[in-house]
Amino acid sequence: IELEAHLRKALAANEFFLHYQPQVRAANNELIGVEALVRWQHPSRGVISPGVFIPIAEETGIIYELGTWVLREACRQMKEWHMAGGPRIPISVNLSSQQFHQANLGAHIHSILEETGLEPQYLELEITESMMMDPAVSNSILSELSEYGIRLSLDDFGTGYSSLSYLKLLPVQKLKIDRSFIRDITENPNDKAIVATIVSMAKHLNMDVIAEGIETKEQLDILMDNDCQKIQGYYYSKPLPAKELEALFFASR
Ligand code: G
Ligand code: G
Ligand code: MN
Ligand code: NA
Repeated sequence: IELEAHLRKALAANEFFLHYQPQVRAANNELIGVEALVRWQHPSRGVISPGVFIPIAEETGIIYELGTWVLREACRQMKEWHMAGGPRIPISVNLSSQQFHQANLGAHIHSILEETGLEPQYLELEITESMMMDPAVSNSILSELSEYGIRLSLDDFGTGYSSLSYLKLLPVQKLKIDRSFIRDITENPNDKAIVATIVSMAKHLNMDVIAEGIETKEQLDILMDNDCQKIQGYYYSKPLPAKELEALFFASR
């Protein structure tokens, strides 16, 4: 309750910031994208995780303003990196359900892209299966976003209620295999079977696929054996402050 009262003030006081987690092509360690993850630098409590304040922002409706801030900052930062000669990779941004159902979402995001100058193909929105419950509604929102050239990715894939019959209809380009399937993949044949099946399904549906939460070489090897070539996880890197990601980008100069 105390946090709730502070959220709006925190926005005004510019206390939110982004970390960026690399996404990598396993075969050659090529950096292929980054996911923006918001944090709150609380004046007395230190850094607060989004797991704590995003649910409060959602309950209080502050998620619209916070989400707009995140989108704008992520686009601004990626454009700045492109202009500085950094790799031409996209930035992924998580959307809350309320944002996804926000009126004029497409036009809103389009205006952020215009303002920051980031080309739409370099913005990827991460949505979840639970936002796809009404296929007619979600399809019209997703179609509008796709028409702007923005990429769409289904986050935490496998943990929600996706119906396979919707999946083939939705204009979503990528599946992000939830890290709960990766955690025990070295010991649990069921997890391995599920991951292999998602990878194969994505391929047959002409969708991109990435696995998240890879922490060990053993997990990585199983993913590569199962033809999952795109990886995000602590094995490569934790979410990094902008300055540390820049050091990665520009290391060879
Ligand atoms: O970074 P961390 O593992 O603490 O993130 C915890 C949760 O918060 C994750 O589910 C992540 O998707 C979510 N999250 C992080 N940043 C954002 C954001 O900008 N918007 C929304 N809606 N969720 C976010
Ligand atoms: O829900 P979402 O997939 O957006 O959550 C992303 C969060 O997962 C990030 O905020 C990050 O902190 C966390 N994360 C990323 N890689 C790993 C990992 O390898 N292991 C664990 N346990 N968490 C991770
Ligand atoms: Mn995500
Ligand atoms: Na996820």
